[in-house]
Amino acid sequence: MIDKKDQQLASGGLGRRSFINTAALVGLTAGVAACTEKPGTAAAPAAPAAPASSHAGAGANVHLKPGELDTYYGLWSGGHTGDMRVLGLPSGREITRIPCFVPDALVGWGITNESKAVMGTKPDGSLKYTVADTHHTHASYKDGNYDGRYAWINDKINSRIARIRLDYFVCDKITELPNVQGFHGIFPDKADPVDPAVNYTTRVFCGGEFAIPLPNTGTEDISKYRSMFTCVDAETMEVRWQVLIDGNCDLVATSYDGKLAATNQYNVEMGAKYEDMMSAERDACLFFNVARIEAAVKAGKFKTIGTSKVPVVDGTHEANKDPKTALTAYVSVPKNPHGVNASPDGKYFICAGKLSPTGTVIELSKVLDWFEGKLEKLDAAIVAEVELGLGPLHTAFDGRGNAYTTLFLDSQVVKWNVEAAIKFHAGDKTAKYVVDRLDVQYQPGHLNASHSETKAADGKYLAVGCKFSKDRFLPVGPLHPENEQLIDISGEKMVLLADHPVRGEPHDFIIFKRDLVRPKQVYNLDDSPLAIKDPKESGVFRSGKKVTVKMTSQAPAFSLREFKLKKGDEVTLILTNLDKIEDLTHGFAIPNYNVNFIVNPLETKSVTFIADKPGVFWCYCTHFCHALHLEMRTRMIVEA
Ligand code: CUK
Ligand code: CUA
Ligand code: CA
Repeated sequence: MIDKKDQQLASGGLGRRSFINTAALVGLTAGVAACTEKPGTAAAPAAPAAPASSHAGAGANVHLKPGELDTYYGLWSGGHTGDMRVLGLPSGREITRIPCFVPDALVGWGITNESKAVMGTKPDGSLKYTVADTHHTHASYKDGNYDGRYAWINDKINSRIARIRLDYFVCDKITELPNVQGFHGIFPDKADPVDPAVNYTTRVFCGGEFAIPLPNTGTEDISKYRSMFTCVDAETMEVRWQVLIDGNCDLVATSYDGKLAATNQYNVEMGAKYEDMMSAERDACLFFNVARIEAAVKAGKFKTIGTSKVPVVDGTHEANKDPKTALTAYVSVPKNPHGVNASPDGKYFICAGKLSPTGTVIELSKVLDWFEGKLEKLDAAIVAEVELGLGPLHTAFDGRGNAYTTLFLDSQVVKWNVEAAIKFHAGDKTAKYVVDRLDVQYQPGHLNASHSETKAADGKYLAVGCKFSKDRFLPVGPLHPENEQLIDISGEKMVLLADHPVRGEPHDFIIFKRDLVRPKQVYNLDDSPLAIKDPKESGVFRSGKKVTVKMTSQAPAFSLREFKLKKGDEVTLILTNLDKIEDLTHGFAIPNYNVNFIVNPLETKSVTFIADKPGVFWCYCTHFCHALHLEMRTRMIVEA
């Protein structure tokens, strides 16, 4: 069956997948989402039949014995739960969730002053946003591999980028991008384009998906709308510059030499309705010449928009006709591509066709040639455009020359050889580029392999984020979990190892070896300027109506057994956990005051509230810490 399919593809024969007209595909997409059965899945449970234990590859130890640790970390986006998830692989166990953009009840994210300062507040001190939609997670690089310093994640709803410190696995900074709506793709750079000594991440690129009036005056005239590509400083998290473009941005990829960043564009039509957005036969992969953009900013060749002070350079077609001075280059790609991914050999970016059944391979050295005036036609940088199957979305790599692309409509992962695809495209019709196909359950979006988009791609594990789980887990009512499937890619054939249910709705993720990070298990007292280093510093300190309550925790007691306030006081309560043993976390809850947060070993947190309700309030430890955990309390007395 597989061979027949491949032959059909390789010969370019007309099957149901070869000719797709616009209307038919829209119908098909809607049909797939609505229907519970998918043609092909019933007939083909072939892959899972191979038991993990009989396979010699990486899959041998998917089921870990009690006490055994996973060998890989996975950083998963949480979708519209607004958090980042940490999974252990190959077990697929969710180990923690890192709150970023939305409040989190466990840690008190959005309750403590420290987290609110990261999240952003309104003038009245309340949170600016409480919803988010994360899609893409990526980590910082050094020498072409992850270096375990930072990870980043986007919020599409409110155009925010969050940074995660991988020493503590916490979010430490969030930046809202100006003049952008629907910030979608995100990718750190891997080197500086000019300074070869900087062979690590210093910038993060962000793609703005929705075009808006700039400044956003609310005009209805869509010809005035524009999208922007944004560069954020990896250390300061400040916005460095933006590029005004034609069309839109979607996902983002970066080259290993730091010279190029790119975004796939599905709306070169700049349409407002989906029919308009899919009216052109080809869209684009838009390249940014990073060094030239930064030189233009330095030379003052920019404008600013509205109240934002961020320099904005002109990346439109009109302003970039001369290759030798161009900041941008629009390589054409078939119909509404989704996803752009950098191959680990550093040579290619691959765009998946989405509405076209193709993968497009763009050779980066040729794009650079075009910028130097050495390549006459920019589209000559396309070295392959080959059929893969229906609804290609995202591509991962094994470091052995193979690419793995999700086929949303076919519910498959297709493994294909990039060099063979290039040969096929060049005219060698005997080049068999499709290596394998595997049915997945069901409708996959993102996929990623271990160290996939790094020079250290190890070709062991491939995870696939299936958007529909249908019948794969115990039913829990109308809302289904997602199905994150794990596939062994160490051999010629892909082997499905496991299904992992996850709460909706992750999109993207990265997978890296566990020895890459050495997270600290205990905080340093000096991490917080507010730290109360000695229980003797505890007490209630009053200055008029402003009251500071200083307290420490050491199992099974808080340093204050009670504290008195007056109705109407503005109270800032600071709590340092002086327990230094790893895993010894305490909680602090104040009944009826909407306060609950945790303090990890040697961590300091603070909350500010108005003592507007008189009475006695037993503040208690919410995090089980000791045999006397239930007795771990303090009394807040608010006098009328
Ligand atoms: S997009 Cu979700 S499946 Cu936001 Cu990365 Cu492709
Ligand atoms: Cu402290 Cu429970
Ligand atoms: Ca389009």
